[in-house]
Amino acid sequence: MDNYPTHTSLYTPKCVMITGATSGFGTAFARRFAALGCTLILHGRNEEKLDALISTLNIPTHKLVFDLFDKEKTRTEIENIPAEFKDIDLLINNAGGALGLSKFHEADEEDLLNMIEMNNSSLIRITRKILPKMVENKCGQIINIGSIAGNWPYPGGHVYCAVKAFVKQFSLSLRADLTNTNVRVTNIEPGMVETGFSLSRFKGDADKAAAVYAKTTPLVAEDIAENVVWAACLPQHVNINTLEVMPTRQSFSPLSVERDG
Ligand code: 8X3
Repeated sequence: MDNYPTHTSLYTPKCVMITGATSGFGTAFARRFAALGCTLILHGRNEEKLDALISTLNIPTHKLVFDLFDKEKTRTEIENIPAEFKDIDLLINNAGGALGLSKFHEADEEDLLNMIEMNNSSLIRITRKILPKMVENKCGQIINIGSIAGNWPYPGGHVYCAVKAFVKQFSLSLRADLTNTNVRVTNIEPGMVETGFSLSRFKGDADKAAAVYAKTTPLVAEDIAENVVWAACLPQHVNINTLEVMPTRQSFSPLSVERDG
């Protein structure tokens, strides 16, 4: 703060909506923004888990309980947000995830299509409902949780990499539409983070999930919460377009080359 000239100052969001708040990143974000005194709107599919989280936060909170696949419930839950929570100035589109890591030609077709629904279609539905009020208020920020998978292809990544590339380009393109609105858009692109991500990718196979994080030092959800809070609390004239974050012990491999013999 002391480093900023007097005409500008750090921003604290007033009302933060977080999708996928009942685990991993979402819970870490909720805790950080609650500690900053923000009013929260927390979304989850499991009402009991949502209630358990809210009971620890000690902050005015409105809960949204819906499945990302349920278009009608998504619409009605968002339309029924009470007036005192309506001036959302930060939407964190965190809900989503990966389903499977098989080769595309061997993968379950339902899983592939569901990844598009969970990561893209539902994000569009939610953002389309929340953004107009931000534009009207000339104040707000959308923080999308992308992934390094949107930048770097890997075996078995296919649709998950593609949906995260969509999130990146959607975020950047939204910025173009939002010129002169004072609404910011940021895509945060985490690499390997130890959360329930792999457990749900591998449909509850705990051994496969644990192997992803074994014998290395992955990021933790709180690392990404730190990035999100930083991007959100910068002065309003600063927009972080994209932020790619990896563990120090994760980096790039050479391209694979098929050779004879
Ligand atoms: C999660 C990161 O590398 O497992 O979005 O796809 S990765």
